[in-house]
Amino acid sequence: MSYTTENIKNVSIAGHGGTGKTTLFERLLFAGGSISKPETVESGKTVGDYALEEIERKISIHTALGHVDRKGKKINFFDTPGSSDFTGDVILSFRACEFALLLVDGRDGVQIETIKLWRNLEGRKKPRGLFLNKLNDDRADFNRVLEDIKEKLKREPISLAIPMGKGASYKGVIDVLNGTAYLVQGDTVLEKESPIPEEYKEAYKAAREKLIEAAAEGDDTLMEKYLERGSLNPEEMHTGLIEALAENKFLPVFAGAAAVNSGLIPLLEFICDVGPGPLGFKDTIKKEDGTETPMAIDPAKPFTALVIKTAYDQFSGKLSWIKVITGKLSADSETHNVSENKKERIGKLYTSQGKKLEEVKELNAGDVGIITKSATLRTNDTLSDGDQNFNFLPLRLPEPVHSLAVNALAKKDEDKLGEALVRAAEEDKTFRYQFNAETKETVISGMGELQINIILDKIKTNQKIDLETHIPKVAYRETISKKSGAEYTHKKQTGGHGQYGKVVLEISPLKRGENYRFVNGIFGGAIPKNYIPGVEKGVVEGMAHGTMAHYPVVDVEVKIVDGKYHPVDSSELSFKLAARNAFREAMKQANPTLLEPIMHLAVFVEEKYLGDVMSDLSGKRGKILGQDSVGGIAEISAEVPQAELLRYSIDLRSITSGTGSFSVAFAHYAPISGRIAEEVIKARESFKITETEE
Ligand SMILES: Nc1nc2c(ncn2[C@@H]2O[C@H](COP(=O)(O)OP(=O)(O)O)[C@@H](O)[C@H]2O)c(=O)[nH]1
Ligand SMILES: [Mg+2]
Repeated sequence: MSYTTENIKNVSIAGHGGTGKTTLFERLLFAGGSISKPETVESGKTVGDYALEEIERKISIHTALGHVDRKGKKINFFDTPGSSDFTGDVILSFRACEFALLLVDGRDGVQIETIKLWRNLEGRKKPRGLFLNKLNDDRADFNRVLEDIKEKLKREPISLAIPMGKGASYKGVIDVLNGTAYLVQGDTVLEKESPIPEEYKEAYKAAREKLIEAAAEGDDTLMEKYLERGSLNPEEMHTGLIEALAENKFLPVFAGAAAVNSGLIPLLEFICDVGPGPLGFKDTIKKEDGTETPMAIDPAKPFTALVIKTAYDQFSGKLSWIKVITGKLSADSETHNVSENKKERIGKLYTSQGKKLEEVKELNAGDVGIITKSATLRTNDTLSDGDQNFNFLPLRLPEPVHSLAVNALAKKDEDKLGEALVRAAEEDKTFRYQFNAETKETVISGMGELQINIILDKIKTNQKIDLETHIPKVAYRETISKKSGAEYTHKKQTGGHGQYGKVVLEISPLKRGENYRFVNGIFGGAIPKNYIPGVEKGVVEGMAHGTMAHYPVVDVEVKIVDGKYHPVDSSELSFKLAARNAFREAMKQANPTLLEPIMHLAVFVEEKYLGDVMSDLSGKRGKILGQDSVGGIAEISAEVPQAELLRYSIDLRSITSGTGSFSVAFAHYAPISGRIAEEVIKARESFKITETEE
């Protein structure tokens, strides 16, 4: 079955880990008739958590796609992971949806991940709602969580559902928009519609009043009517809510207990009747000239789509998820991959319920679907018919914060490891790998230890290779702190031609970050012009390994001031070797210093951990640059040596019981001395320079 653009909705279910997203996703599919029996996360049989690594760990790691048909509308749901290690999959769903539903635990209220996701949605101006889950728990407190939302998210929550009772006496919810109650029937039976019980009529009236006010704020003419009549009719109310939500002026809050199928129908009804759909929504394209412009989702235009995700499935092979932006894509057709500049043959098209693919004939603008087994498609690719020459903007993701060096135990497995890393990086765009030629290590990096471990475990099992990991080496540098000079004569008498070249160099410190400058100060032909490139080569080779711990030398100006040549025995090689040695001699007398990379660090923690995090940072030689606090979450900005941060994601996890998070970026190099420098030098004692003498 295919759905037209006005009958499609895309909803991302996101939130802090363990708030019940996968359970809600399962129950929504059940309530919508897509599955006949809901399963629990503990059983390992849910639609959302189907990958082996998810079943094993009982947490969501990848975003799952499922959908329901309600009143002729297709609602696509994304069940996203809660751990910030898998943020890449959450962010892609935020881009692809028009409405994000953040789950909040009815006991704990707004948590750190809730706030981070909220900020991301703010940045996108994405309409959103909250679902207060687990209200059937004894510790749940609906009103307190509403207060928490006001305080931490700085928005007025408008209740679309109100719970009846809690804990053992939890009965269900009242649907404020449609004026009915839904009573819990048990964990495998859908909630049942019933009149609003007498004792909840007051609460319902009050909530309804607030909802009407929110609707009136959606539209100026509605506001006039509301002020005139003191009310709105249901039709006006719907119109007002649609407008207010699309403009993000209204924050709907739902309530329920997913595990007992409670609060599902008010939510589904709301999404169907009020929730924003793709029509009128915009994505962003980057034109050939580099300018960025919005592009509206529009069924009337020629076909374009964006590849939002790539997955390698144990059953179906490679899956490329696409979101159609304009026009439509039909099965058995041909289109163009603009990003790879290749034709793309489309065979079958699918939609999915978790791992189960369902064939569809076409996908219309606004829909999300799956293309299987395409060799060329990659995440962020743009598909387009005709000669439209633009790309959709690649998804912006945070930079990796955790790195590990990895190698196969057996040399013969290195290629297999390389291929598996390529695949892993394709599947998760926050995961990167890189061979560091300087440290001779393959360094993988990502959002945290959990993500990295899961990827490595999967490679070990699937590829049957043994891996070894260690903390990556730090790329230290060396520099000089005063001016000096040296001369060196390279002289060798062998059989026929001899070798001769004399070089006199002056070196002086440059500003941090200026790296290197070569100045030819030869006047009057002490060294013929054609040997100068040889001199510079020698200087560059000399700078590749400093005199303290063989690390590359930076921020030095090298000036050749004098020299001597021999009409027969001089050559480029002679001058290169002379310059290399002259540089090293000069460096020894220029007060050489070791430099270490300093990272800029931004840490987000609940205020109660602030003291511990600060003292940990000062123990790590960190310099606090600033501190800010919003809604109980503190943000600390600091500069810290990279050498101290190699296991920071692990340290921060243990200080903050897993709630803290951070971002890092290279800041600059800074000198080190004393005991710290001595240790770095000692660790490099066995390092051998390999240099050619020819
Ligand atoms: N009491 C209660 N527990 C729930 C409810 N919904 C989910 N859970 C439990 O919360 C835990 C985490 O659920 P899960 O759906 O995996 O959360 P996710 O990490 O957000 O996807 C599981 O043990 C669920 O059974 C609920 O409505 N009430
Ligand atoms: Mg989950």
